[in-house]
Amino acid sequence: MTAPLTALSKVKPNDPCWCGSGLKFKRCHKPTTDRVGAGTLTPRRPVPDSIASPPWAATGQGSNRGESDVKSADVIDRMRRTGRLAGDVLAQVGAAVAPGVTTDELDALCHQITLDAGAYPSPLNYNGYKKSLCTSVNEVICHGIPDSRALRDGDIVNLDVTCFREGVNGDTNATFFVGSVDPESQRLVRVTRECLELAIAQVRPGQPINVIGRAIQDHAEGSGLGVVRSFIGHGIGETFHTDLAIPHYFDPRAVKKLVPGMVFTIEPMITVGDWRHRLWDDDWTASTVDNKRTAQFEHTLLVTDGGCDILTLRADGHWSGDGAPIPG
Ligand code: EYF
Ligand code: CO
Ligand code: CO
Repeated sequence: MTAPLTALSKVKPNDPCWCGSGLKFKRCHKPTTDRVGAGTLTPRRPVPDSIASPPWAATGQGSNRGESDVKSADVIDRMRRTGRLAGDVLAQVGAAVAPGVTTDELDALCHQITLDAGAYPSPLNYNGYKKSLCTSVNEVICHGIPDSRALRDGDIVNLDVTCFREGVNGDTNATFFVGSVDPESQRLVRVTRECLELAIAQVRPGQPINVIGRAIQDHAEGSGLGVVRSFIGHGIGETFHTDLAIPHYFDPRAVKKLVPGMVFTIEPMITVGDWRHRLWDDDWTASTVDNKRTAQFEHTLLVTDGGCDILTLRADGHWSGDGAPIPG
């Protein structure tokens, strides 16, 4: 539906929208400047009792329960299956990204695909988070909450999927184009994907953790881009986040050596401008301080004797960042 220009100029932000949705104009069709605004949230989506849920589904408390950095063979087996599922869910939700689709519709899809696979969407009620997916658009760095905002031609959107199944988590994300995206954003997304690939290439036994951040920072800053410091990669397993910390910048203190059996994420957030963040009033959503764009990619990795395995590749061996066709 197209709004007549005269109608747009007369409607005040808190008036009902001219389109008849029943929403306030400011929450519906009010033209925005470049900044992403918060939309409205739908109620919490239910999870059937038949799904084996993690402790935080009931308590809302994330905790690492002192989980070891190095996993047993049994945990690794289960993490391979759950990681592959997360990669498949991400690809399927990513295939639905298009102009006009709301981020809440993507959340509904992610929620249903995850349940259909017999899994629990790990973000749901994790430290009280209200949705099953994080959707971070344009200048939003991470933890964007799915809402009534429709994606627009030219946006970039990061979808962050974590699944809990067989008692373990798999965490992965990718940044997707919405329609036709400007060249600067295309370059940002490409360099961010390369940062993750270069970091993964450093993962092998005996390396100190800080080689990961060095690879990311060298490539990002060498490309004239910034590296977000406040959000880092993390150990993962039976809990969503363990104490193991993986900075995406060179930290001289991060000298712990990688050993076979360690499982963690690498999830660099790269910016066109300032890398510092501010929190929205919702206390969850982190955006860049200058409202310039940012992109992110993430995988869950297992350190092996010879290097590492990417646990969140799709069942066909591809991932949502590699441009390969998505099955189905
Ligand atoms: C109160 C959340 C807690 N945290 C981390 C909880 O590792 C993650 N992505 O790769 C990740 C995903 C989610 C997450 C989803 C929800 N949360 C978010 C923001 C602030 C906060 O502190
Ligand atoms: Co994630
Ligand atoms: Co993560």
